[in-house]
Amino acid sequence: PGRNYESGKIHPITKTLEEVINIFSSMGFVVAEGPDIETDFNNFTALNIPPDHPAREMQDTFYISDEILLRTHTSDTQIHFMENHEPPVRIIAPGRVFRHEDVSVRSYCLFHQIEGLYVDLGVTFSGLKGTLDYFAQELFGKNVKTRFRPSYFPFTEPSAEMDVSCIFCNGKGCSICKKTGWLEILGCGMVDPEVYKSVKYNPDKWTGYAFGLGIERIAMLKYGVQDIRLFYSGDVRFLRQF
Ligand code: 2NL
Repeated sequence: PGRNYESGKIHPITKTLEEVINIFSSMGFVVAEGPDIETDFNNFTALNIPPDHPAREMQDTFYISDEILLRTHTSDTQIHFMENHEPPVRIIAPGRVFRHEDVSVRSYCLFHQIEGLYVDLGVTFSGLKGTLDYFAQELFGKNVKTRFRPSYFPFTEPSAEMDVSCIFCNGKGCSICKKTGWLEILGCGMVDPEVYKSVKYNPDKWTGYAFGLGIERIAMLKYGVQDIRLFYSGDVRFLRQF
Protein backbone atom coordinates (compact mmCIF):
# COMPACT_ATOMS: atom_id res chain seq x y z
CA PRO A 1 0.00 0.00 0.00
CA GLY A 2 1.13 3.54 -0.74
CA ARG A 3 1.95 6.11 1.88
CA ASN A 4 -0.88 8.27 3.27
CA TYR A 5 -0.72 12.00 2.73
CA GLU A 6 -2.50 14.31 5.16
CA SER A 7 -4.68 16.82 3.36
CA GLY A 8 -4.87 20.46 4.40
CA LYS A 9 -8.05 22.10 5.67
CA ILE A 10 -9.63 25.48 5.10
CA HIS A 11 -8.83 27.74 8.08
CA PRO A 12 -11.95 28.66 10.15
CA ILE A 13 -11.33 32.40 9.54
CA THR A 14 -11.20 31.82 5.76
CA LYS A 15 -14.38 29.72 5.96
CA THR A 16 -16.25 32.40 7.90
CA LEU A 17 -14.97 35.16 5.57
CA GLU A 18 -16.19 33.22 2.52
CA GLU A 19 -19.57 32.54 4.11
CA VAL A 20 -20.16 36.22 4.94
CA ILE A 21 -18.95 37.32 1.46
CA ASN A 22 -21.32 34.82 -0.20
CA ILE A 23 -24.36 36.16 1.69
CA PHE A 24 -23.68 39.79 0.72
CA SER A 25 -22.73 38.83 -2.87
CA SER A 26 -26.15 37.19 -3.22
CA MET A 27 -27.66 40.60 -2.35
CA GLY A 28 -25.67 42.40 -5.07
CA PHE A 29 -22.64 43.63 -3.09
CA VAL A 30 -19.35 43.54 -5.05
CA VAL A 31 -16.03 42.73 -3.31
CA ALA A 32 -13.48 45.60 -3.16
CA GLU A 33 -9.96 45.01 -1.83
CA GLY A 34 -6.98 47.22 -1.00
CA PRO A 35 -3.56 47.25 0.68
CA ASP A 36 -2.93 46.72 4.44
CA ILE A 37 -0.59 49.75 4.49
CA GLU A 38 -2.47 53.02 4.28
CA THR A 39 -2.15 56.80 4.60
CA ASP A 40 -3.33 58.62 7.70
CA PHE A 41 -5.77 60.55 5.46
CA ASN A 42 -7.56 57.48 4.06
CA ASN A 43 -7.66 55.61 7.36
CA PHE A 44 -8.74 58.54 9.56
CA THR A 45 -9.24 62.06 8.16
CA ALA A 46 -11.51 61.04 5.25
CA LEU A 47 -13.69 59.16 7.76
CA ASN A 48 -14.33 62.24 9.90
CA ILE A 49 -11.77 61.20 12.53
CA PRO A 50 -9.98 64.49 13.26
CA PRO A 51 -6.28 64.69 14.29
CA ASP A 52 -7.03 64.86 18.04
CA HIS A 53 -9.41 61.86 18.07
CA PRO A 54 -8.51 59.21 20.71
CA ALA A 55 -8.57 56.39 18.09
CA ARG A 56 -5.42 57.89 16.57
CA GLU A 57 -3.29 57.53 19.68
CA MET A 58 -0.18 55.40 19.37
CA GLN A 59 -1.57 52.64 21.59
CA ASP A 60 -4.30 51.88 19.01
CA THR A 61 -2.45 52.25 15.74
CA PHE A 62 0.78 50.82 14.30
CA TYR A 63 2.46 53.81 12.63
CA ILE A 64 5.18 53.25 10.03
CA SER A 65 5.89 56.98 9.75
CA ASP A 66 3.98 60.18 10.63
CA GLU A 67 1.75 59.74 7.58
CA ILE A 68 1.82 55.97 6.92
CA LEU A 69 0.22 53.26 9.09
CA LEU A 70 -1.26 49.74 9.18
CA ARG A 71 -4.99 50.17 8.59
CA THR A 72 -7.20 49.85 11.65
CA HIS A 73 -10.36 49.02 9.61
CA THR A 74 -11.22 48.33 5.96
CA SER A 75 -13.14 51.61 5.55
CA ASP A 76 -10.02 52.91 3.75
CA THR A 77 -10.82 50.59 0.82
CA GLN A 78 -14.31 52.08 0.62
CA ILE A 79 -12.83 55.60 0.58
CA HIS A 80 -10.57 54.57 -2.36
CA PHE A 81 -13.58 53.07 -4.15
CA MET A 82 -15.72 56.21 -3.75
CA GLU A 83 -12.82 58.41 -4.91
CA ASN A 84 -12.71 56.38 -8.14
CA HIS A 85 -16.42 55.62 -8.77
CA GLU A 86 -19.58 57.68 -8.90
CA PRO A 87 -22.70 56.29 -7.11
CA PRO A 88 -24.53 53.96 -7.14
CA VAL A 89 -21.97 52.06 -5.05
CA ARG A 90 -22.72 48.72 -3.40
CA ILE A 91 -19.53 47.08 -2.08
CA ILE A 92 -18.11 44.95 0.70
CA ALA A 93 -14.49 45.33 1.81
CA PRO A 94 -13.01 42.24 3.49
CA GLY A 95 -9.45 42.20 4.81
CA ARG A 96 -6.86 42.20 7.55
CA VAL A 97 -6.75 45.06 10.05
CA PHE A 98 -4.29 45.89 12.83
CA ARG A 99 -4.64 47.29 16.35
CA HIS A 100 -1.84 48.08 18.78
CA GLU A 101 -3.65 46.69 21.83
CA ASP A 102 -2.86 44.31 24.66
CA VAL A 103 -3.36 40.71 23.47
CA SER A 104 -6.03 38.79 25.41
CA VAL A 105 -8.59 36.01 24.89
CA ARG A 106 -10.87 38.60 23.23
CA SER A 107 -8.49 40.83 21.24
CA TYR A 108 -5.45 40.27 19.07
CA CYS A 109 -3.12 42.73 17.28
CA LEU A 110 -4.32 41.38 13.90
CA PHE A 111 -7.87 40.46 12.93
CA HIS A 112 -10.24 40.39 9.94
CA GLN A 113 -13.09 42.68 9.15
CA ILE A 114 -15.79 43.02 6.52
CA GLU A 115 -17.31 46.41 5.93
CA GLY A 116 -20.25 47.12 3.64
CA LEU A 117 -21.28 50.33 1.89
CA TYR A 118 -24.34 51.20 -0.17
CA VAL A 119 -24.67 54.72 -1.64
CA ASP A 120 -27.52 55.68 -3.98
CA LEU A 121 -30.54 58.00 -4.21
CA GLY A 122 -33.09 57.47 -1.42
CA VAL A 123 -31.22 54.89 0.70
CA THR A 124 -32.94 54.52 4.09
CA PHE A 125 -32.24 53.20 7.58
CA SER A 126 -35.08 50.69 7.12
CA GLY A 127 -33.23 49.38 4.05
CA LEU A 128 -30.16 48.89 6.26
CA LYS A 129 -32.21 47.06 8.89
CA GLY A 130 -33.79 44.76 6.31
CA THR A 131 -30.42 43.94 4.72
CA LEU A 132 -28.74 43.14 8.05
CA ASP A 133 -31.75 41.19 9.31
CA TYR A 134 -31.59 38.98 6.20
CA PHE A 135 -27.82 38.60 6.67
CA ALA A 136 -28.23 37.46 10.30
CA GLN A 137 -30.83 34.87 9.33
CA GLU A 138 -28.68 33.49 6.48
CA LEU A 139 -25.68 33.23 8.81
CA PHE A 140 -27.26 31.92 12.03
CA GLY A 141 -30.58 30.41 10.85
CA LYS A 142 -34.13 31.56 10.15
CA ASN A 143 -35.17 31.58 13.84
CA VAL A 144 -32.67 34.23 14.87
CA LYS A 145 -34.05 37.62 15.92
CA THR A 146 -32.24 40.97 15.65
CA ARG A 147 -32.37 44.23 17.55
CA PHE A 148 -30.71 47.60 16.92
CA ARG A 149 -29.34 49.76 19.75
CA PRO A 150 -28.28 53.42 19.31
CA SER A 151 -24.50 53.84 19.21
CA TYR A 152 -21.80 56.23 17.98
CA PHE A 153 -19.20 56.11 15.20
CA PRO A 154 -17.47 59.22 13.77
CA PHE A 155 -18.29 58.14 10.17
CA THR A 156 -22.04 57.41 10.52
CA GLU A 157 -25.00 59.44 11.79
CA PRO A 158 -27.22 58.05 13.18
CA SER A 159 -25.26 54.95 14.28
CA ALA A 160 -26.38 51.64 15.75
CA GLU A 161 -25.15 48.27 16.95
CA MET A 162 -26.98 45.11 15.97
CA ASP A 163 -27.51 42.19 18.36
CA VAL A 164 -28.78 38.72 17.45
CA SER A 165 -30.82 36.59 19.84
CA CYS A 166 -28.34 34.30 21.60
CA ILE A 167 -27.63 31.29 19.33
CA PHE A 168 -26.68 29.16 22.36
CA CYS A 169 -29.83 29.60 24.52
CA ASN A 170 -32.35 31.01 21.95
CA GLY A 171 -32.58 34.26 23.90
CA LYS A 172 -33.39 32.71 27.27
CA GLY A 173 -30.16 33.90 28.90
CA CYS A 174 -26.98 31.86 29.49
CA SER A 175 -23.33 32.33 30.46
CA ILE A 176 -22.26 33.16 26.87
CA CYS A 177 -24.77 36.03 26.45
CA LYS A 178 -24.22 37.00 30.11
CA LYS A 179 -27.90 36.33 30.87
CA THR A 180 -29.06 39.06 28.43
CA GLY A 181 -30.34 36.74 25.68
CA TRP A 182 -28.50 38.87 23.05
CA LEU A 183 -25.10 38.81 21.32
CA GLU A 184 -23.60 41.92 19.73
CA ILE A 185 -22.39 41.19 16.20
CA LEU A 186 -21.88 44.41 14.23
CA GLY A 187 -21.90 48.22 14.03
CA CYS A 188 -23.69 50.24 11.36
CA GLY A 189 -25.33 53.53 10.44
CA MET A 190 -26.14 56.11 7.77
CA VAL A 191 -22.97 57.52 6.14
CA ASP A 192 -22.05 60.88 7.72
CA PRO A 193 -22.24 63.81 5.21
CA GLU A 194 -18.62 64.70 6.18
CA VAL A 195 -17.47 61.42 4.57
CA TYR A 196 -19.19 62.36 1.27
CA LYS A 197 -17.36 65.70 1.30
CA SER A 198 -13.97 63.91 1.67
CA VAL A 199 -14.62 61.86 -1.49
CA LYS A 200 -16.23 64.76 -3.41
CA TYR A 201 -19.77 63.35 -3.45
CA ASN A 202 -22.61 65.88 -3.11
CA PRO A 203 -23.98 65.31 0.44
CA ASP A 204 -27.29 66.95 -0.49
CA LYS A 205 -27.87 64.42 -3.28
CA TRP A 206 -26.55 61.05 -2.11
CA THR A 207 -27.67 58.90 0.80
CA GLY A 208 -26.19 55.66 2.04
CA TYR A 209 -25.55 53.20 4.79
CA ALA A 210 -22.45 51.37 6.01
CA PHE A 211 -21.70 48.56 8.41
CA GLY A 212 -18.68 46.72 9.82
CA LEU A 213 -18.17 43.37 11.50
CA GLY A 214 -15.28 41.41 12.94
CA ILE A 215 -14.80 37.95 11.40
CA GLU A 216 -13.01 36.46 14.43
CA ARG A 217 -15.99 37.35 16.63
CA ILE A 218 -18.42 35.61 14.24
CA ALA A 219 -16.14 32.56 13.92
CA MET A 220 -15.80 32.32 17.73
CA LEU A 221 -19.60 32.30 18.08
CA LYS A 222 -20.22 29.90 15.19
CA TYR A 223 -17.58 27.37 16.23
CA GLY A 224 -17.65 27.92 20.01
CA VAL A 225 -13.99 29.06 20.17
CA GLN A 226 -13.18 30.66 23.55
CA ASP A 227 -9.77 32.24 22.82
CA ILE A 228 -9.08 34.43 19.73
CA ARG A 229 -5.35 33.58 19.88
CA LEU A 230 -6.06 29.98 18.82
CA PHE A 231 -6.78 31.22 15.27
CA TYR A 232 -3.18 32.45 15.01
CA SER A 233 -1.38 29.73 17.00
CA GLY A 234 -0.90 27.37 14.03
CA ASP A 235 -1.60 24.51 16.46
CA VAL A 236 -2.70 21.48 14.41
CA ARG A 237 -4.69 20.08 17.37
CA PHE A 238 -6.93 23.16 16.99
CA LEU A 239 -6.93 23.32 13.19
CA ARG A 240 -7.74 19.60 12.72
CA GLN A 241 -11.15 20.17 14.35
CA PHE A 242 -12.50 22.16 11.37
C1 2NL B 1 -17.66 47.95 13.94
C2 2NL B 1 -18.32 49.10 13.30
C3 2NL B 1 -18.63 50.26 11.23
C4 2NL B 1 -18.66 51.59 9.24
C5 2NL B 1 -18.07 50.61 10.02
C6 2NL B 1 -18.15 53.05 7.28
C7 2NL B 1 -17.37 53.18 6.14
C8 2NL B 1 -17.50 54.30 5.36
C9 2NL B 1 -18.40 55.29 5.69
C10 2NL B 1 -19.15 55.12 6.83
CL1 2NL B 1 -16.53 54.50 3.96
N1 2NL B 1 -19.03 54.02 7.60
N2 2NL B 1 -18.04 51.93 8.03
C11 2NL B 1 -19.84 52.18 9.66
C12 2NL B 1 -20.39 51.82 10.88
C13 2NL B 1 -19.79 50.84 11.66
O1 2NL B 1 -17.98 49.27 11.95
O2 2NL B 1 -17.87 47.73 15.10
N3 2NL B 1 -16.85 47.19 13.23
C14 2NL B 1 -16.16 46.05 13.75
